[in-house]
Amino acid sequence: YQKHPHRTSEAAVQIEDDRTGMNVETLRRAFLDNLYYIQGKDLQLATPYDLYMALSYTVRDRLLQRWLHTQEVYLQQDVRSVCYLSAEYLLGRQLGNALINVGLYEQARAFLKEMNLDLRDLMEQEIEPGLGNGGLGRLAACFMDSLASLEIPAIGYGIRYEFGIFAQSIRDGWQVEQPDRWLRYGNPWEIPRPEYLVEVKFGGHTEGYIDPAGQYRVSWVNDRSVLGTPYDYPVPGYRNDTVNTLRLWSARATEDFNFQVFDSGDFARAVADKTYSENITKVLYPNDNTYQGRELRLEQQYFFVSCSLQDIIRRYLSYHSDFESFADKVTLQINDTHPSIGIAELMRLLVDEYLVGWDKAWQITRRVFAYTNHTLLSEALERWPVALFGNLLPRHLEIIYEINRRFLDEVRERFPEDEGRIARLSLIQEGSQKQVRMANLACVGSHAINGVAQLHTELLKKDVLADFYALWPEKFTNVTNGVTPRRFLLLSNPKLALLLSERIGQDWLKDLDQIGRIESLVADPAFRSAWQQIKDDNKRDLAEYILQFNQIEVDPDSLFDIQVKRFHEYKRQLLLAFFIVTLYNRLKRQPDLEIVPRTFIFGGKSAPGYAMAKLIIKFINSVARVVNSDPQVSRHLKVVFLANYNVSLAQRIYPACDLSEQISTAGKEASGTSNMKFALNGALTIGTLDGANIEIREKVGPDNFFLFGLTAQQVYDLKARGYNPRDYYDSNAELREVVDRISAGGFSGGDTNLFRPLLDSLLYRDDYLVFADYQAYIDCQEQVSQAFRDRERWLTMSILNSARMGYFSSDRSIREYSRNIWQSEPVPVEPESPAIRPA
Ligand code: CGF
Repeated sequence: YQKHPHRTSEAAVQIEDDRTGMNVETLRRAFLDNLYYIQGKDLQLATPYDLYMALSYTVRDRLLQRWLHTQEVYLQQDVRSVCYLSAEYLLGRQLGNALINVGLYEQARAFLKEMNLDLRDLMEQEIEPGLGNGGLGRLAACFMDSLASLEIPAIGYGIRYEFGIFAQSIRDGWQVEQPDRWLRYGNPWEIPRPEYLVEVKFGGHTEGYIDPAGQYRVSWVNDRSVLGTPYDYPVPGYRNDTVNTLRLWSARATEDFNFQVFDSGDFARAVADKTYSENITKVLYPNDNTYQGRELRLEQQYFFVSCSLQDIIRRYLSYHSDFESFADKVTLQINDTHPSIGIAELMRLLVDEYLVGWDKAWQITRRVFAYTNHTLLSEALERWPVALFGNLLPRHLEIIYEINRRFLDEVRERFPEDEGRIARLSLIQEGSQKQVRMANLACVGSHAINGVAQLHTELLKKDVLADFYALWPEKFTNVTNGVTPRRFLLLSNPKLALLLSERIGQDWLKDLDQIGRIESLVADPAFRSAWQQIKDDNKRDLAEYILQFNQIEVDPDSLFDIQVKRFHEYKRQLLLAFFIVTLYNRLKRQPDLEIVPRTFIFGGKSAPGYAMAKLIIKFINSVARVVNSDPQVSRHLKVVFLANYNVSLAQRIYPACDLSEQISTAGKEASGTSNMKFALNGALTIGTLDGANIEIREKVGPDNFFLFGLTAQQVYDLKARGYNPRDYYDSNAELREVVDRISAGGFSGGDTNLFRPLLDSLLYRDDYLVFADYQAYIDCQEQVSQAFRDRERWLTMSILNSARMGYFSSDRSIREYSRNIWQSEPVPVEPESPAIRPA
């Protein structure tokens, strides 16, 4: 009340206006007004979607006031701002998050209830913006939430894909992809800003010239260009007055039609040209952790980065007359190498367009850029064929060559005659097809390089980026990933959130370390039974969802054993599937065997072109069919594949989980973030010493974590010695039985060919050591079963897991970036005074 006297105090009711008022009655009026005047419906005619839209506009109005005010404060104070460049933002639904952050959730629930409407039903109407593939895009979204919650001036830049990540359905066990037309019913969360349109050039050639001062310069004569229109999304901080911006770019043709072509009568071609330009932001490439060497992808990357840099410079120059303080006012974080072309683009803008000298421009560029690496997989490293690159961006290729020439001169001075090192460090990979190495460009052009979990950063230093580490050890730092507790506890697990707040107050929402205070309640019988009750309720809710969408009845009392994430061989969904087949075999052998009943739940998408991952999805669905339809086995086991795993579904799944599967081959998963969300919601983890699992285990304690498998070092050594998966097959009877049953067509109706590629890849290569870790995993799962039998012990472990997850808040990650990389400070935004509030 004191912070916002004009908004909520009783006395102010009369002056509350419908667009900003926070009172329940005002909200109700505003909602009906929006329903009528924006959706053109009254309550009787309104569809659930109309109601969702009316409520969204009501919330948006309240955000707008804070948003404009925040931007005003930033401008007035000429703040240093963080510009986060990311090709992906996996935002999840906006309405619930906005209601929570702006502090209107309860009010909205109350007035809707009076009208016999359910807030959760309305929230379910929203089609989520799936503008990302997996962890990397979701991380960017968590970071945007934390930046605003910590009051750090920031702007996220990205692409407004017209089609986000495809919708997945399962037909006959196979993944089928459908386009995600997420914008088809309109989007209340974006505001187009055509006034900040920018032009992006492509193709053509370069020409040298002498400027009036006698200086040699280069100009880029492009052969086509595309326009970028920004769409702004408000990013409200949690319960403060900060609203930052996410600015996503959409491509448009420069002229509505090419009139020359149009006049010559070739209407179709004129339209086709236009469509071609607009294709740039048409669709998200659906690959996670794999690089797709498509020209259109490079066009997307360059397009959004150029738009963003032009926008940043425009904003900067509106307050400054030269670039002297550019690096003091701007810091640019590049999320993986996707935006790394920005290094060459900033050089081009400074040197060619603003006539800054090369050395000065390079100094600025290196001071502003910082690079986050997200992967150790070599197949994910972006490399562009020089020919393709030069055709699309001829000037950038020249700039990269010049950066490289100067860089390699430096290296030669420090390491004379070390040609091997030079070849590895070069921005250009020589060979029959020369390539531009984007990770090298990112390392050379940034002042900071970070990995996303301790082990990952260590492996970057030791292996993937070892030569850069030898050159500049001081550039390297680790920032372990984190997740926002607002979306992934408060919004997704409201009952647990309420229990926490009742017992320890609400501070945990702003300072997740506070969640540690529940540790003192671990022996409190009332707290324990409330905790158990909530987990049971959440499991029952998920069981209902499964019944509705998969027509499978599962036992809410069974152990919910869950692996949800992208499908990739290194994530080893197959290992869990092999465990299921092992249990199946045991039950077939010994029908009266007493085992802990389990419900196995899988979810996740495969890249459409990744045949092996798609076959693994088919395999899991095939195992599910056999297991679920066998009366003898399905008394104990159920296997469920939830289609179209996305953020909304994840929010339902995490709270209902008992056991979280984090079983990647050690040294392959950079961090993982579902591991954090599961544990925060009281799931126990079975996992390898990979990515952030290691730190999670350290924090929750080894007794509360099920560890198995080879370490990264052991994986490396085994491969170096010569790994032969066949040895494991020959010597392990249960493993052999699994393989043989699959091989004999036991899960493919007798078809012995269907899963042959899968078995061959394991028997002859097994790149991800499924066989080598099989026995350790089976043994560890046995310990899980033992622990689950002792429900009191399990409950204690569950509470301790949540209690000790404080470290994994994305607020902590953002504080570390701010302190160690960005040198940025919070700029609190005070509530706008009533006097200047719009009437
Ligand atoms: O980034 C990932 C994810 N798959 O998107 N990488 N990429 N590229 C890593 O594989 C994850 O381990 C990591 O948690 C995530 C965010 O850093």
